[in-house]
Amino acid sequence: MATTVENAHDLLKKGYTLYEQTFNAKPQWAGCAPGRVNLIGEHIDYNDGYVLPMCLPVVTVVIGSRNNSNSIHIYSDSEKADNPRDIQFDVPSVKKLTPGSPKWANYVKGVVNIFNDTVAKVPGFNAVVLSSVPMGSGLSSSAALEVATYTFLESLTDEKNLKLTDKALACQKAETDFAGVPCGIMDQYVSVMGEEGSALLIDCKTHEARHIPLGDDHHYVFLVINSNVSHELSSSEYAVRRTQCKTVLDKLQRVSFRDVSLKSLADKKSQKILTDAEYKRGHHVVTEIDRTYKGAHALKEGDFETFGKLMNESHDSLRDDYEVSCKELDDISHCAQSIPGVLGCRMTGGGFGGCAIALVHKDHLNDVIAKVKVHCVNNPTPTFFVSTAYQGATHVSLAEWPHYHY
Ligand code: GAF
Repeated sequence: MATTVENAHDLLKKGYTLYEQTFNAKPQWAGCAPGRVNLIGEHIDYNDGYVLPMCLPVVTVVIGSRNNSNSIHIYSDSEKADNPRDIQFDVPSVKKLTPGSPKWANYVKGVVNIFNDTVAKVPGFNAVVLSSVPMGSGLSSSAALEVATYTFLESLTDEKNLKLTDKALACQKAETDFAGVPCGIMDQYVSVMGEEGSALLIDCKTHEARHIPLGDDHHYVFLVINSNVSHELSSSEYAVRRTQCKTVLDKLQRVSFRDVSLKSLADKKSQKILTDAEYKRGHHVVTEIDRTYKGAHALKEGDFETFGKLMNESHDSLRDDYEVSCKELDDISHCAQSIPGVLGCRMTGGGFGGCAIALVHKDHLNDVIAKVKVHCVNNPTPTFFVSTAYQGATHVSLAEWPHYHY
């Protein structure tokens, strides 16, 4: 059976009590932000492409109140967070924040820092952090933490009418500056702007985003298959891929991959100046941009068959051209693609572990799960959950707890 996940309400309840126990007071606000799964459009958000993620019903919550001091005190409930899980530091107006250890706190500090620089002076506060987003699974637990922190700070400072794009870009900058990951805009965009029942088509060149309703044909569902292989290699290899793509553009004397056609990539002059690896990286980017655009159109039209085929092609391209898959994700995708009722399956996220996503007819769900488990018996046991498109970040007022409101 597919597993169920702890929902936002359960986490808020747990967090409220944890806050009371930790700080001997009542929390006033919560910022709540979801993880995401990308349906198609991988490794092209930093290449001016299109991406099509949706929010998942797994969330991170930051719950707290002002503490009338110049100190920020945060406790992380996550067992996977590195130690110490309890940290204190001065507000940025007293002492400049810098990244350091523990690593989990860099996501929070990065957001506090940029919020203080660009929106409003951050006051002292106490907070607890809880999450149901699996860490290291490519479902964007880091963006969820950044966006939940930013959302919490908006409530704390009463600055809730900020532009959503600015919010997403600030969280992306926090990740780059404080966690050292040169990520694209996809994860923070969808965690901020996602809508229930829709995927988000993001044009990463213009930064425009459009909701793509997933329709009411409930015969097909997206199944997230977690390989349970931690995607640790991903940050170093991620930076390598970014550099290779930049080299391709420089060598072809183009500013954007949107100006590169398959024909120009394959012509004699390009073949002479590009290495094999560079050609393959460029080939993935150009073809994935095309697949994502077509995929969004197919989903909008309810054409699941076409979407499934594009998912399969995307996996092949990530495996062969971009070389960011791994044996376990290939096993899962290959096996799932061969099972009746599965229209498509691909790795999702940064790669080198983490999750795959399959488009499955709901009558075949249990069969698919059973067969993938049997086929992947030599790998870490995969886990499964059916993903529905959840809403993006929300402010929660806890003043009238337990009758809180969004
Ligand atoms: C990670 C990054 F954070 C995203 O920006 C994106 O590039 C993704 O890998 C790959 O599509 O999640």
